[in-house]
Amino acid sequence: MERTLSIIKPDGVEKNVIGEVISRFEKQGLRIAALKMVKLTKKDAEGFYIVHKERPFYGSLTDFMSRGPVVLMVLEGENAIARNREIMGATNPAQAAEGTIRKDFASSIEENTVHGSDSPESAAFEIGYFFNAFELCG
Ligand code: IDP
Ligand code: MG
Repeated sequence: MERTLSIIKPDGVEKNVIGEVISRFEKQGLRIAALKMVKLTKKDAEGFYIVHKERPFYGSLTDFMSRGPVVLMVLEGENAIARNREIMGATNPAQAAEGTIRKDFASSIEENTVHGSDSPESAAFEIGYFFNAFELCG
């Protein structure tokens, strides 16, 4: 059993596909262990994406991530980290496989609808960044 952090980014909330995105995770066997909808501050987004602070898109990415509400979730299941990444599709929607969330909903490489942790280490950091022990069910 593994846990991973998932975010429905501001573009996904704006596109009104929260239910559709969650449904894809559930239909593909991932369970929701925690969930909340919040609006991040610029500082919250900067801290979350600290690993990307030297990248040219850091300022724009953290503006985007703090412009409207996001849905934060902990997904749970066998190989949840890798399976979530498969369900999401490639970072750039132009390269995302058919049937993935990013292929179907993302607008651009930046506004790509969902986030998913990329390793056990980042999952541990990212889950702890947003959730405390009382909010993690099961
Ligand atoms: P990932 O979300 O697929 O793991 P990362 O490389 O970790 O992709 O990048 C984090 C986020 O930064 C992406 O999901 C996307 O929103 C944004 N991003 C990545 N590459 C670019 C880029 O070249 N231009 C603008 N935004 C980008
Ligand atoms: Mg990443």
